[in-house]
Amino acid sequence: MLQTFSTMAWNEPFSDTDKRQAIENLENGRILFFPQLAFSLSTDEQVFLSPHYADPHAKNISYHPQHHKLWGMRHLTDQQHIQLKTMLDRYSRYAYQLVQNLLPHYAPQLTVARTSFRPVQITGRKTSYRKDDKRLHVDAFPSAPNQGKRILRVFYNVNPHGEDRVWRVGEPFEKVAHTFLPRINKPIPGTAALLRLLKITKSYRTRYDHYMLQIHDHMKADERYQQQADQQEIRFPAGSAWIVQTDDVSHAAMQGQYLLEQTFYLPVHAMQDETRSPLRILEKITGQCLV
Ligand SMILES: O=C(O)CCC(=O)C(=O)O
Ligand SMILES: [Fe+2]
Repeated sequence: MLQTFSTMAWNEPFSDTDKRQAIENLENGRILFFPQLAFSLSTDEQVFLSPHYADPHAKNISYHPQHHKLWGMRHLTDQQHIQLKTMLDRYSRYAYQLVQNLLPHYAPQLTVARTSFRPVQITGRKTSYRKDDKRLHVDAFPSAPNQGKRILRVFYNVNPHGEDRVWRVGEPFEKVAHTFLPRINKPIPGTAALLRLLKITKSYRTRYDHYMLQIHDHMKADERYQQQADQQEIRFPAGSAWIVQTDDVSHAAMQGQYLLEQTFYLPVHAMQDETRSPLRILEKITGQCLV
């Protein structure tokens, strides 16, 4: 499930063998794991290792690297606001460097999306089942349809007390899709246009987005599936990073506090083998063009 790298710096070059295996593993639903990557915080930044600055109504503190915009936080002085942005901006650039060096084939095609910081302990959090990431799911974003693009994420456990981030990882996407697609209704004609008109979605919710959201919701809602689906626990120690395509790797975050995360989008045609994408797998099963 994991391919482990002994990389110690975010800008370290990789061998051709590493690069070849990385793309192969990623496209086959495995996780690229970097147990020795340090992300150091300045004394000013260490203050942010507290749930105090997280808005209880938001799931995460988020940053948009392109627009230098921060949201989901509270109680920050003007100076701290800049410091936290600087910290997340640095993480975003490091994550991009890592991806650029290891997956050079992907890099020119990537869109840099949101950066997030998650200072709240997962176990104590109360949410609706849809928002509950302690349940196995594949990622699909209700307000940000990605229209078939891959979701590639770089995570870093920045916990200062040596606490692991604990995940469960479930069965391959194709199996998930075969289990849940028969339970899902076709999209209602006109809905996507209406959602866009009302600005509920930031872009057009394609048939692909409809199916992915429904799979996400049905997985989380199914208690029996949560308990009985093939799954394994993976512990990501403090001071480790991992890269995973969360649209096809079924995952649940069970425990942990203080996570950094950078999201990228990748068009399927940039893949080495696009038949492995959730888009092409769903199109194969439904016999329809979905975007
Ligand atoms: O917070 C985490 O460890 C992962 C949560 C999750 O499901 C996600 O970011 O997609
Ligand atoms: Fe997720």
